[in-house]
Amino acid sequence: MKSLLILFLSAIISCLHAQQFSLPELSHPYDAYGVIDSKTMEIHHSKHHQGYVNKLNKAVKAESLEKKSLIDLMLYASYRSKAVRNNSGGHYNHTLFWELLNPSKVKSTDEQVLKTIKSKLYIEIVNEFGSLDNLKTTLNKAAATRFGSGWAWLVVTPQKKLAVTSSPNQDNPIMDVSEVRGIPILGIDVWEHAYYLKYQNKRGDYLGAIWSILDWSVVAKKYNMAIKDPLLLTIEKEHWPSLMEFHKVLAQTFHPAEKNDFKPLRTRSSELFAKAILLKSSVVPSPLMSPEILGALSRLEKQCGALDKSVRKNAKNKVILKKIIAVHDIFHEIQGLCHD
Ligand code: MN3
Repeated sequence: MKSLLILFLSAIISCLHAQQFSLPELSHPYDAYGVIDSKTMEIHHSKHHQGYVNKLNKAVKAESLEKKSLIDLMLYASYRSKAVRNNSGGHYNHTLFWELLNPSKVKSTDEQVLKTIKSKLYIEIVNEFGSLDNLKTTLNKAAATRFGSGWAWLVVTPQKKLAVTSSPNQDNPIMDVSEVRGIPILGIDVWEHAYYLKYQNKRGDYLGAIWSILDWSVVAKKYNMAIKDPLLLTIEKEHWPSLMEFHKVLAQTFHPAEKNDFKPLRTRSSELFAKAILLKSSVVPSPLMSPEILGALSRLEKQCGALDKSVRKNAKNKVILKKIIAVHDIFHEIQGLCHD
């Protein structure tokens, strides 16, 4: 009886924990944003952002990912469905964007705002970009040259440096698909839906105007939080492109072989071996560096070599299955060391 009650209670608790993302409210009414017209703000927030939230909730439910946090959904974007990748990014990116826009921000210059805030951000901006104006120019350039729809970003990298980058669609630098990784502290939406009604196709005019409502005191707060965020360490550990490339080929050869389809493995064993060699000579993310990792990488390369040799000798399916299972085990050992 007691255990039934516990079961019942834990069922209720897990229901309460079920993920349900929701649309954040804006800090100002739609018509208060000045350089962005009321109708654009309204459609952008109540239609576009709401759409990302609705589709994200639907996708997360359909794929039984309710227990994952928004960060977790984005971190492993390359393993997620298109729906989860696009809509988790869509929700996160817009939530950040709204926070940055403040039409009633202090009317002194952005420099003055940053200098009066007790944040290292201004010093870092000058160190990295020379001046705040240079940073704005760099960001505008990243935004203007982003082909099609996407975002321009100022991020804190795992090395706690500032970097400017851009990403397509609703991707962002938290995602493992991003070339430059880090925590975004400033994002500019360069989808046409962000500016079309007032600026039509003139992205440059919109980019010139947006700074008048962009609140640097919020960016400074985001910076102070980001440099202390354990997410930076996670991103650094996870940012190992050669491991991802190896994993891709492994997944495409191992899983069919498990289901008795040996063709992908027989045609791609040398490619898998090549990826293992590249992986072994790649730069191991510094927080992961250990004799265990290096040992496992050597064994992985050796095992892939043995597998490739068997395939070239036209060995029986049973033999090569055994060898790829050993490769798969070593790969998971490495992944396990990554997540410790
Ligand atoms: Mn948008």
